Amino acid sequence: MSQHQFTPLADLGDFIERSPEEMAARARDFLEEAKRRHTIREFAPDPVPQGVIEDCIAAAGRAPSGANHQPWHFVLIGDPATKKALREAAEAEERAFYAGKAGEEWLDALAPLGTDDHKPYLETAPWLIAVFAQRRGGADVGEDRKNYYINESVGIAVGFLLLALHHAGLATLTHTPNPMSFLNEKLGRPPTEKPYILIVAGKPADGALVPHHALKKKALKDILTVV
Ligand code: IYR
Repeated sequence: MSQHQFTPLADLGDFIERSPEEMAARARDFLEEAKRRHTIREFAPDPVPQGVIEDCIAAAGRAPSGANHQPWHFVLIGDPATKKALREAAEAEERAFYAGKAGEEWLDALAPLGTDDHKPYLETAPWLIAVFAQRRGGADVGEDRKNYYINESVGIAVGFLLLALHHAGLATLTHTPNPMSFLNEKLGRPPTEKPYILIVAGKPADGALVPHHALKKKALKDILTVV
């Protein structure tokens, strides 16, 4: 017998049995909800309650992770001065990126999105969420063990977060300034944490645009093989 304990899933009462009809309807509803999510780059300055974002981050924190070490840390930024400082630091990196550091092939791939080195949304949107991947940690707070599959784990958590924010009625943008180490500096996170992504969350500005390139979604038959 293992000295580690287990609880029957049924005792948790968390798994809800669904009929095939109910499953089909729920899967279809979720698909329709996912289809309504679009990345935008023009945000309204309208405030959004902090508690809404916190619940979405709590949902992200329920993602599965390597050895259940939950190797993530989220910094929620609403303070205008910090947003301004992040914008300035991100734009400095982006200027070099768009001036040629990215290389021709990358810039060519981005052209249909119309992105450039101006990132006003980093100041306009009510909330920024900086996500960090912890190289060390453990299932308990304060542990200092090696973490596993940090990129996969944090990627899954970010997926949860983006859908939670969308479900709550917010628009999002995943921003990945390159390099991102300024996030550690400006937000006081230790060097053992890898800056993973900066998420912009808020209401879309009136007239916010979606590039046609982003509406090109591969059909199920093109992304799925059933064996
Ligand atoms: N970080 C840059 C460039 C950028 C890169 C990819 I890949 C994108 O899908 C979008 C942008 C920027 O934020 O502009």
